[in-house]
Amino acid sequence: MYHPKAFQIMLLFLFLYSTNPYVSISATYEYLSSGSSLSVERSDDVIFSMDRRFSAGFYNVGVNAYCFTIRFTKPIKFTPVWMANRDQPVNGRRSTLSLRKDGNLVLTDAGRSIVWTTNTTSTSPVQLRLLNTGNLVLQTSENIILWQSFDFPTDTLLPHQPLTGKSKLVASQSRTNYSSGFYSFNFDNDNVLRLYHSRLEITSVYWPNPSQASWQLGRANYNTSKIAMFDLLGHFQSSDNMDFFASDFGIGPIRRLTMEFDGNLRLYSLDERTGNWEISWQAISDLCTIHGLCGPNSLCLSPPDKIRCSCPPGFKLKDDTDWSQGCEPIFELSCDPLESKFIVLPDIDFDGYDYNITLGATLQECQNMCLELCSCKAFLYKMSGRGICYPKILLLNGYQSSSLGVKMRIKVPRNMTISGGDRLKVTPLKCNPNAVVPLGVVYTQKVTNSSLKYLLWFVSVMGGTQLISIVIAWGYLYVRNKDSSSIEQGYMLTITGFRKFTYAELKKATKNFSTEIGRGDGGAVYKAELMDERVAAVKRLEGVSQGEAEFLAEVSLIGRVNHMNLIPMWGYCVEKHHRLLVFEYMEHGSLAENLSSNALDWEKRFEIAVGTGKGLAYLHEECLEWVLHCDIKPQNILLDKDYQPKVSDFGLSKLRERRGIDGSSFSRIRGTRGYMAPEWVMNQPITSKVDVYSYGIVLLELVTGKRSAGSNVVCEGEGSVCKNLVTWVREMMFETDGRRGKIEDIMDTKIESAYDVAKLDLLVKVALYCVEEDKDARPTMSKVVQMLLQDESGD
Ligand SMILES: *[C@@H]1O[C@H](CO)[C@@H](O)[C@H](O)[C@H]1NC(C)=O
Ligand SMILES: *[C@@H]1O[C@H](CO)[C@@H](O)[C@H](O)[C@H]1NC(C)=O
Ligand SMILES: *[C@@H]1O[C@H](CO)[C@@H](O)[C@H](O)[C@H]1NC(C)=O
Ligand SMILES: *[C@@H]1O[C@H](CO)[C@@H](O)[C@H](O)[C@H]1NC(C)=O
Ligand SMILES: *[C@@H]1O[C@H](CO)[C@@H](O)[C@H](O)[C@H]1NC(C)=O
Ligand SMILES: *[C@@H]1O[C@H](CO)[C@@H](O)[C@H](O)[C@H]1NC(C)=O
Ligand SMILES: *[C@@H]1O[C@H](CO)[C@@H](O)[C@H](O)[C@H]1NC(C)=O
Ligand SMILES: CC(=O)N[C@H]1CO[C@H](CO)[C@@H](O)[C@@H]1O
Repeated sequence: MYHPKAFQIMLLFLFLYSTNPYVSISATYEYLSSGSSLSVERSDDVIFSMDRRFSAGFYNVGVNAYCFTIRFTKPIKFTPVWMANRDQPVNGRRSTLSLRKDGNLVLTDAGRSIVWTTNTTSTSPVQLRLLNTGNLVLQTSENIILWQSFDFPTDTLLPHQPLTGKSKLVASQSRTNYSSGFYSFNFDNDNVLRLYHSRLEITSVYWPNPSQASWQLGRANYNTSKIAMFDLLGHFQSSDNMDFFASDFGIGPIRRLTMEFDGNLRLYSLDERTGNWEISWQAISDLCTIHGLCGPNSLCLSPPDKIRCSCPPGFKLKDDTDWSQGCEPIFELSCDPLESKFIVLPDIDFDGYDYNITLGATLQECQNMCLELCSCKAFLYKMSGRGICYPKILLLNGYQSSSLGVKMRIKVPRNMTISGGDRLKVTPLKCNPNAVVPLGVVYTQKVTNSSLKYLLWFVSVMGGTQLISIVIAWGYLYVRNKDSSSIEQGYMLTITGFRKFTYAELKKATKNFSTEIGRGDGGAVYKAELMDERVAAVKRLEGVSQGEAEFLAEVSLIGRVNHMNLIPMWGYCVEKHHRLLVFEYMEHGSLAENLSSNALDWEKRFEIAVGTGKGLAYLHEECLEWVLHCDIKPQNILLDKDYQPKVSDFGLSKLRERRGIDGSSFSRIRGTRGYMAPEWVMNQPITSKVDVYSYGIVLLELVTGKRSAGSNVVCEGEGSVCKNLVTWVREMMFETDGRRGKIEDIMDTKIESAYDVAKLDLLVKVALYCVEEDKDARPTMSKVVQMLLQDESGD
């Protein structure tokens, strides 16, 4: 049987085998076969790759803690490539990795609990092999790959190992603790590869430069294939146009790309003579731009090669062995404005977490604002233009840079005396192997082979022309930006993200809630123009009475959801009885409004169907928190300026449910008549399939142009019986004599434009599949998307 992946790997294997000088043919060719196992207690229970470069076995990661690990065999320093159970090490006694007769690979802790499994089954015998590529594969006797470690990277990518939309590299906790840490490298929802820091419920992007649009950075967000890898020569390429070469480009050294515990992504080459790993590329050179290295309330100071963290005057290190814990104040602030003063720190900024942004304030006004606001910890005042005031409620991502030209003013008690002036002192770190201590920069620059030299020359010429075009593009942008005098805007851009708004602010932005643009059962929606001139939609929730903390917990969940077919939430407001949500404004309103005009040709309708499906599939399956929508209907599908659909109102059912319980008028039924799945009425369990049903109805509306709001919507001829939309379409498409109906009979007659019969046919087929009475017969949303897209890749 032909299996493309196996074939590729075989080719690669042949390639490695024939070109690599380090391959030594060994007779001890080993693998694990059905019914056998490796034990943690026998140190020689190790599977080797044929060339012995990689080995897989149990490795000690702590006191009586072992992980099943693929590692490089050779370097003296333990270099793991992959771990099965990095977050759940097993005991040193009686733990095993067993390949069961049914084809399942199972890691058992101390002979008791299963900590990890591949969840595979096979009726024919299977083998576990470690390929020369470093890929651990579970394959059947027919060479079908059931499972492979390459599909589930931990923190390292090997040559030809793809990083896809489904995988990500997650750094380990520290140099010595291999469990999942705080930094990751993966494709974002907009198809761009980024580096993230997540800790304490806060996730932020720090690379590539988050204050610039992806196109400005040469990254493409239109290519949805989401695939990246580097080759044996050390050339990395990604579908978002991220592209780099190792500094020692060429065949030869063993390489790995690792997301490291210090937040940098590095490509390493092995120096075979010394056994050391040399850095041959790294993502970030200005290490202070990495978020979270210096923890809260601290400042990152950046001499050329390594970072130092410092506490501002009046603060001390929380843990003097670990900078990432940050600093804590040695004083207590009083809320009384008369009890506080400010100390000035030049060339310092803390990124983000502004309470609000006030344009046209004087320094004195800005200072008073921070004094009167109890939660204000510091403020930044910029003189540019009319004067801008940024009161900070959290001091995170602090850094020093002489190019900033700004002064940060930190609030301290009035009677506090600062010794030693305003100079920043670097607190030396006590030794702790677990602490995040960033690595220095080492670049190898070896060109030993003349044919390689030629290659390198060629590459640098190519790189040079690219560089020139970047410089030209940058110059162009710079000139364009100059005349719109937007150093301020540059700063504003970095303040994007979720934040709290005050009621007064939203009242002003909506011009006293004067422009209503929609109304759902959650409340009315108003158009607003925010301070930074972004146009927003503000939803005023009715009857939600949770306290701030509870409300914030639910709302920030919605705020974290980030997908191009889901409406982005920019912030919220909770004040007294007011509960408001702030979303991006959608130019073309809702699908419901646009369905009746003939602006939506068949192509747009199909795109809307696919996009909506993708958004829902993400909600159901990709989000960490499982969110049901429960109220899919054309009113809740909004269209942006390019008619791309964005699903709105998701997650709100949770807020409303809370209200129901509090108000003791809890009604189980949610949703809108005409779109509700039969389970609601029949008192069956509510699963994600209720959304699939409603989605199916929306598809039928897209095709027929008829509304499903009431129950009986289609009345044919005079005096004939009226039917609901689903029954009518079913009957039209499958007429009783067995002859299949034609799409033309149900199609929206308002549209005269050309259409693709096959696509429309597919849409109807999928729609009818989604509105099956039996919820188990309906497909999942990801299956729906797959079905709709199958057609595209087929032609
Ligand atoms: C690694 O860090 C995690 C989280 O801090 C901790 O739970 C775990 O015990 C550590 N593992 C080892 C082997 O020290
Ligand atoms: C196997 O299934 C379990 C439970 O369904 C899941 O938690 C685990 O991640 C799966 N393992 C793999 C390797 O897919
Ligand atoms: C998207 O990226 C893949 C992989 O890099 C490439 O093969 C494909 O041609 C790209 N598609 C477009 C439309 O650029
Ligand atoms: C920011 O908040 C302060 C304190 O609540 C308030 O006085 C000020 O008017 C707000 N600025 C804006 C632009 O809403
Ligand atoms: C500053 O004042 C606070 C209360 O007003 C007092 O508790 C504290 O001891 C004073 N600190 C100094 C250094 O005088
Ligand atoms: C350079 O590489 C080429 C092909 O890879 C090889 O034929 C040649 O012998 C090498 N030269 C040296 C000096 O190693
Ligand atoms: C805003 O609207 C409310 C109620 O509609 C009204 O009482 C109030 O006077 C209005 N405020 C302004 C500033 O127009
Ligand atoms: C093309 C078209 O008809 N678009 C309309 C969609 O609905 C919004 C809101 O009603 C209108 O503003 C658009 O003109």
